[in-house]
Amino acid sequence: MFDFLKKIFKGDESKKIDSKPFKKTSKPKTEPKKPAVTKSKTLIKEPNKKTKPKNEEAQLKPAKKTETKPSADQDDTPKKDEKLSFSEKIKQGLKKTRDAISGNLSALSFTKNIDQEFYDELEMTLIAADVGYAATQQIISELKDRVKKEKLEDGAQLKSLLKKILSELLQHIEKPLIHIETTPFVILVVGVNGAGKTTTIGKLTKLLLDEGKSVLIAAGDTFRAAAKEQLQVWGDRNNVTVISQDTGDPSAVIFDAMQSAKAKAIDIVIADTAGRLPTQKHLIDELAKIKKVIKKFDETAPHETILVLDANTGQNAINQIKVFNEAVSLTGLIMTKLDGTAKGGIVAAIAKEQPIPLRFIGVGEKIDDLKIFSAEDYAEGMLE
Ligand SMILES: Nc1nc2c(ncn2[C@@H]2O[C@H](COP(=O)(O)OP(=O)(O)OP(=O)(O)O)[C@@H](O)[C@H]2O)c(=O)[nH]1
Ligand SMILES: [Mg+2]
Repeated sequence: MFDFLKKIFKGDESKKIDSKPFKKTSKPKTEPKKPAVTKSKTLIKEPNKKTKPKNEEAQLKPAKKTETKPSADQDDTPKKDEKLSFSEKIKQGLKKTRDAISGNLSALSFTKNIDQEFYDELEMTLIAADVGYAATQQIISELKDRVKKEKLEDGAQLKSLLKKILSELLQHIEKPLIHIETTPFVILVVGVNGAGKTTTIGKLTKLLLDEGKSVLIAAGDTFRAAAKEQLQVWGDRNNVTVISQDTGDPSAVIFDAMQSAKAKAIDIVIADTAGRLPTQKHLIDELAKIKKVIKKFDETAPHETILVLDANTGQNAINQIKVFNEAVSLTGLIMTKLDGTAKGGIVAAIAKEQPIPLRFIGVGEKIDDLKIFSAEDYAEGMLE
């Protein structure tokens, strides 16, 4: 079960403190000690158990299925988010994608014919949902094989199998964020303009606080007007410190934040950065420089480098992953805005073509709208 129930706000750590302007001479006087890695533990628990017996369809259904309100799948009217279970919320978020797919597949449950025409239609449907060519081919060919092997005849069985195959593919990128207990654990957040970095940082902070961690945010977007203020709003909402400076070297701000977190024994630093396009080479190179400076403070940092992707981007997400990965060696992804797109299949394309762990998905603009990625829930959300 999803365990965010314990809220441990560490009073003095979570209080807002002054964000002092960065001093030019602020190289640490004493060589910062390499943080001792004591033990590693799961930062965010996975929503689902890992082992799933093969060939047991029932096992593919989310464990929390029993909590599901029967109307959640069909009813289009927005529910009170707080009342939705984890998988319901994901389902709600994937509604547009699911509608696009199941609109095309709706006749499937009743059809007796699984013929080439059906496979062609399915192929087009998956491509239209941005599953991508390679993943679509893999899914269809596996589906054909298993339909034959398992002697399936009707569309309902086939739909279950399709969901299972999709879930298996998505499992390649279902890997939770692991917190190594080093202080501070540094998360660097990168991505193109408007992908949802800053908003996601606000939501992620909330998740981490709910896990009992203390968090400090670094306003590393020193480029866009009002970026600092936007981040400060999220800091205030979460009651955590945001370190920012008036003038603009992102590396310096992040370095400053790490020092501050170290001094206050804060668990996690999340660093925002300015949006940049994969084609803006000098800006992409700047990220590598930021990473270098972070390593001056702690050579094991950043412990997590996350690319935030906007689901509306579609297939371009693959290219973004390639370019950012080359520049800063990504360790994780976050896919945002799944609630606003019919292109949620892009996650399957990523699992096939650029399988970097998808840590979280964004399914809305509110503070609780960031969810741990679960392959099973996602497949269920896409196909119902
Ligand atoms: N519907 C929806 N909107 C989102 C989600 N995540 C972010 N947004 C919205 O996307 C817009 C851009 O978000 P930001 O967080 O400012 O994006 P950013 O990547 O920091 O943008 P820059 O700093 O300009 O590069 C905002 O209006 C957010 O509310 C999501 O999961 N769902
Ligand atoms: Mg931003």
